[in-house]
Formats: sequence, structure tokens, C-alpha cells
Amino acid sequence: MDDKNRVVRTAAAQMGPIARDEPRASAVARMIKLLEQAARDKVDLVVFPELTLTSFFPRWFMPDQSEVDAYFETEMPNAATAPLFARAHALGIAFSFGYAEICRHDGRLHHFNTSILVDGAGQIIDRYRKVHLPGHTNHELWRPFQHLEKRYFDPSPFGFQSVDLLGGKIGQAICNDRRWPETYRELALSGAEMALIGYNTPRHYPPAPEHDHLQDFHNHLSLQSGAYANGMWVIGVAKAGLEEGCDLIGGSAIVAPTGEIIAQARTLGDEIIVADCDLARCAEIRTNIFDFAQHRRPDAYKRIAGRTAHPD
Ligand code: CDV
Repeated sequence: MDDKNRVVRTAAAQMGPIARDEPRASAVARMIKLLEQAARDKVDLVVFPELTLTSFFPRWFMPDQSEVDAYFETEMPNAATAPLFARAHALGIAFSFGYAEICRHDGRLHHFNTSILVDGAGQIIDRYRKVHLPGHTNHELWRPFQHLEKRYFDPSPFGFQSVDLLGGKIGQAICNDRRWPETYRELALSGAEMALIGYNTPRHYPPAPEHDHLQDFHNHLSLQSGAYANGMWVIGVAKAGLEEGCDLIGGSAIVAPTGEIIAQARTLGDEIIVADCDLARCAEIRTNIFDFAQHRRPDAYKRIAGRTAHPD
């Protein structure tokens, strides 16, 4: 692959809040508006957040599974998202977005927190299912709002991967994944030169409210350290703003392989930020301080894949 001028003009398409009763058609219309704005800016790739089609429903305990399932998609594209696929195809723009997916795997139905990557011809070329599901399983009444991802979703059995797109290798992760160094390392070892990561992050974290003031810092710390330590572009994209009484952080950012933020959202609403991401710049880090082939010592890291936690 020619390592010169591999520029992917990329937009992080931050979304403002989505109401509980907002139809998919409304969210999709907002996405198309951002897509068209990106097209006027000659963008190649548009990245939308986690669970872009609906409100962040794990904040509500729903005892009736049919009510939960109403937030999920059973096929993609479907009637609601077809206009997005059609418009992006007409514009020749690649895009990714997150949604709740029900699909059959190993003979049973699974509920995944999913993100897909679609090429400029409208074909889905990658499906990533969230590995790190945060939150809890049972209804916890002490919380001001729930975080029931562990109840509503199955953890991915598929791990991390990257695919060829726009002259480079692109991988995906979702929200809580961005806090785990293993995510970026796995993506980098799969060859990824760019990681697309949508998120929904409440400013208030009920189990440790003393860290609420650090939410924006921890967001960027994670995105920037992941980018730098793996010499890859990281596109972090928020669903932001006051969603059904829950304050979600914004701060969508495009991070260079050096760890520098080169574009950042200024609002908490629907907004695109754009940057020319030259994939050849990964070499600035990968042939130097983090030259994996020369300096990594996987023989010294055996505990990482063998254990979840310290045995005590
Ligand atoms: N959607 C998420 O995965 N949110 C989590 C929780 C912990 C707030 C996050 O890491 O941002």
C-alpha cells in the first residue's frame, strides 16, 4: 500500500438528545442532515454515536421484554434506516452508526449493542458488537437513573477486528470499550489505523459521584492515550445534551496518532466536526516509540489474556 497521502476526510457527527418517544424516522432525518452537511465539506467518512436511532433506553427498567425489544432492530437496513443508506450511497459517503440489534447466532437470539460500518456503495462491511458492557443487571432503586446494559445486551463473543476501507484499515468499538487499553491494542494488532467509537456518557456516575467533574477529562484521556499508545486515529463521537433528564457529555473529538485532539465539538447538540486524517501518519508513532515488532514483549504480558482481575 502506498504510504503517502492516504487522507480520509472524516466527520464525527455528534447527535443531541433523542427523546423517548422520538420516532426512528426523526433520528434518521437528523442523521441525513448531518450527512449532507458533511458532503458539502467533501467528507469521505461520517461517524455517528452509539445507539443513534433511539434514546439511551438502558436508563429505564422495563420488566416487559416486548417493551425492551421495541428499541431493537431485527434487520439492517430496514424501513426506518433505508433513506440514510440511500442518501449516503447517492453521495458516495461511507458511514458508521450504533444501534440495538437482535440477531440469531449459534442457534439462539442475541441482543447486541452494535455498530456497523457501511462503505460508499451502501454495503455493510463491518459489524462490531460491544465487548465491555457497563452497568448492572437488576433494577437498583437507589440510582437516579438505571444503566441496564448488562440486563438488556449480550456481551460480544466476537472480539475486535478491522476492515479495509478508503485505502486503510478501520475498526470499531463502542462507548465503555474506549476506557479499556485492551480495546485499542486489540484493534491495532488487527491492523486498524483508525478506530470509530460512539458513546453515551452521563455526566453523573451514580456509584462514584465524586468523579462527575472528571467525565470530560476521562473521556479525552481515554481517547488520546488509546490513539497515542497504538499510533492510530481515534474518532470519538457523543450523543450529547440533556436526554430525558439525563445530562450526557459531549466533547466529540478527532484524535491524531500522536494523541493530539485536532478537532472537537463545541456544542451539546447535532454538530459535525471534520478533519483530514492521513493514515500514513500512524507511522510517526508505529515506526518509532511504539514500534510493536521491535519493542513489544507479549511473553511478559501473559496475565492480560489469562485473567480478568487480581486473584485476591
Ligand atoms: N454507554 C456506555 O457504555 N456508558 C458508559 C457508562 C459507564 C457511563 C461509559 O463508559 O461512558
